[in-house]
Amino acid sequence: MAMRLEEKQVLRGAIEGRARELGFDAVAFVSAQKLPSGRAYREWLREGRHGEMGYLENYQELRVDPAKMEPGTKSVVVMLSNYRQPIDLLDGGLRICRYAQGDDYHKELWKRMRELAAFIHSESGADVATRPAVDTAPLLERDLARQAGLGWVGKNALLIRQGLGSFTFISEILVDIDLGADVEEAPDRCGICTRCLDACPTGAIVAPRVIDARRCISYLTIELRGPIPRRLRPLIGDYLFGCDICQDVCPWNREAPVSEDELHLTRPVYRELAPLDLLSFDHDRYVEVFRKSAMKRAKLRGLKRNAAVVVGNTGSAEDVEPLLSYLRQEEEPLVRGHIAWAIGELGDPSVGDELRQILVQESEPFVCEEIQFSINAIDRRA
Ligand code: B12
Ligand code: SF4
Ligand code: SF4
Repeated sequence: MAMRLEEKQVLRGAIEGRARELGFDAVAFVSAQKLPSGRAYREWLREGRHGEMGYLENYQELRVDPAKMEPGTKSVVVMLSNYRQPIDLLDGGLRICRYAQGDDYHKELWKRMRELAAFIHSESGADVATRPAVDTAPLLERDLARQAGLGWVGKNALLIRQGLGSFTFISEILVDIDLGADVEEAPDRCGICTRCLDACPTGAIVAPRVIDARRCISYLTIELRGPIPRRLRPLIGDYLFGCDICQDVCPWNREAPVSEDELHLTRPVYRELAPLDLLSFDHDRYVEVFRKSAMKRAKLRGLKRNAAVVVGNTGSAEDVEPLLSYLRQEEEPLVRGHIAWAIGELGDPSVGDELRQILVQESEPFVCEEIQFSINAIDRRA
């Protein structure tokens, strides 16, 4: 069924209206075409900047071409959802990046997109095939949103929309009918600003728009499964999960609205917890607190690992006693190793003997190495 230009325009208006009713904050349409950043993406992979996220090497051809990703795709409806919450450092001392403070967004945004897809089907009268995606599909979503005119890719590599800022999720519906588009490219408004590059504590923004994930706190606290490299641990500061620094310093977020969408609201229980509390969590408590949360991506062992690093960076001598007891009880070697490191950061020579006793009983080489490192660090400070 071929639609006239005006019909497409009316249909786009109706889809945008429904998308807004469903809670999306910005909507745009783009014809399925190859994305321009294929080379930058392949170069990024070649340099190993994706770290252990091996899945990013898969489907390279599809990631830069929605019509290959889903054969038959003619148009893409791209949406932004503002998830901004007022602060990342919560009352009890947990610093959680804003996107993870509410419920896991994947399921709910997916549900809303399914509703929007059904609406496209009924409004167009055509037998439309759609594929909704958020974060999960092999597509360069920032590039896609930029191409749809939703904003520009800032030097911090995030998609920024004037008036809305960058605390947004990108999602899209691939549609097999031509919806047309009135794309107006958003100009790059970074200008001579370099605030994000200057503020990144780990130097992960290696060039404008190029993130070396291996140094990014978001990767280190969410995606990395094994130990956090020792030299990077002090630079993580109090970030328990993810990092918002390169967005917090961005002038385009100064006036960005706070989201009132229930999906994104900070869970009250997070405000009651301190980093040290997480080290006492067992599986039941973990499920109780983090049910349906995006933070489950790090798993319990990852969250405890991160909590140990945060305590090591921000704690005091008073935390050493509880840390020693968690070091004796903890089952996960990954977590024990990071607790040992934290003790090495905070302890004085009086804990040396206790650490040596624990070392004798420890059988995991990684943990032994961390305990020995801490003993040496404490001795050096004596
Ligand atoms: C892997 C991944 C990560 C990795 C790697 C980050 C990275 N820069 O690639 C890690 C774990 C570090 C990460 C961190 C974060 N992520 Co992430 N992540 C992804 C994921 C799943 C894939 C990204 C990817 O393919 N990267 C490969 C690189 C090469 O591609 P790219 O990011 O698209 O960027 C290239 C193009 O945009 C292109 N480009 C575009 N315009 C221009 C202009 C010029 C002039 C040039 C030269 C290049 C260029 O060049 C860029 C660099 O090569 C996407 C979802 C998706 N499917 O896209 C979410 C996504 C990018 N992440 C998102 C978020 C929210 C975050 C965090 C803010 C979370 C947090 N608070 O901790 C941080 C931000 C870190 C940062 N400054 O980028 C959002 C971003 C939303 C937005 N408004 O931009 C996305 C889109 C998820 C979503 N659906 O909403 N993430
Ligand atoms: S998220 Fe944090 S660590 Fe990653 S690039 Fe931004 S400021 Fe740097
Ligand atoms: S902080 Fe400055 S350079 Fe970085 S993304 Fe924002 S405007 Fe661009």
